[in-house]
Amino acid sequence: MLREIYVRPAGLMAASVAKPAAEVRGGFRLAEGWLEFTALDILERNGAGVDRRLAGLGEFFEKDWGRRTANAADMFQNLMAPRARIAGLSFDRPRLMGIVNVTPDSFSDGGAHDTTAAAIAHALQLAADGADILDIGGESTRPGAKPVLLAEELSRVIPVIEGLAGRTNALISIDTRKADVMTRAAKAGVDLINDVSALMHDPGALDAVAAIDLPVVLMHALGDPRTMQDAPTYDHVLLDVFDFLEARIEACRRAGIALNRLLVDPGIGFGKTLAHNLELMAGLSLFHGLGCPLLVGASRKRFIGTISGVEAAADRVHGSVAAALAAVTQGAQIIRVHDVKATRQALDVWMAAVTGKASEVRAGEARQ
Ligand code: 7PM
Repeated sequence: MLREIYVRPAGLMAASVAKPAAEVRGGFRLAEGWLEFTALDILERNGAGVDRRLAGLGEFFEKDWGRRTANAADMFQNLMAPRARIAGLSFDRPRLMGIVNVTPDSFSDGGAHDTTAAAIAHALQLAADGADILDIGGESTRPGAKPVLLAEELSRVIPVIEGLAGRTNALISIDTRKADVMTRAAKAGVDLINDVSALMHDPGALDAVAAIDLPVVLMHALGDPRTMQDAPTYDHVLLDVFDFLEARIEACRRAGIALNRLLVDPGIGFGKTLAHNLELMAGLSLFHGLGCPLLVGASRKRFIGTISGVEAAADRVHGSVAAALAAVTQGAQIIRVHDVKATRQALDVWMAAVTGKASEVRAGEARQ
């Protein structure tokens, strides 16, 4: 059953850190984070289309929408509910996930040992730069990419996970779609799982994650990486992605994976046109209605190149930082990035400037 009505927190502004959460005036604090919302963007499915309008909080509460108000009551509750810690990480401020690709082509100098050593060194550098989470991936999920065999993927990621054990305070996540990689990575000590297929690619993934008992990122992708960019279409991308994630949360619940272990991600670039990516970025705060931390990965992606006319991915750092700030100003709790140092600097300065309070953390100090 599709929802009829959806509420997206709007009129977002930095919450004053001087006031306790209960005393926030004029708005409600979003997920006990750094923002408060002062209005609601109300989206209503209407046949094949969607009606959309902005309502003040007073108007939302006073107007009797009968059955339809009840239809969005759970979303509204989720906006204010605190977010569970994930592997000990709190979400009172934005967190950074640093990308560690362990694919031979990302470290061009050759052999398996060199690749492992280079990936570990890169991961430790990202942690020193301010990453809260290190995302280790051995399978390229880039549009058009071919699958990687299980043995090959394991031989890439497990030595890196083992090599990082005890050498960093950052959490370690495994970016994989394979149940066996999830299970082996869990044994090697990872803290969370990141699956771009939202546990749909491997029929054993739901049960594997339930048994492993680790948190998991559910990301939306339209179809398989090989074909996902072939003319993707949606009824309404923002609501369709919301419905997909809500259905995956329900599938997890049935498999024994509770909401407090889940994170959600709209999957920027995964089966999306430029217009789709921008509609998702502009409407990101909708996903807080799902009640779990929101992760966004826009770093160096094609849409940034398209907007700015920059072909080389490595030259998209400035646009990527802007996209990270756009996500954080919609309350996204985790930003997945290549350029941790640049993004960390931007987020720290943005937070200090809008809250009027500098973080106690200084360069070189532990950030956890
Ligand atoms: C080439 C193009 C290689 C794109 C890799 C990519 C996400 C992710 C990726 C994301 C989550 C990248 C992507 N993107 N996991 N894995 N969210 N949760 O840019 O947006 O790293 S792969």
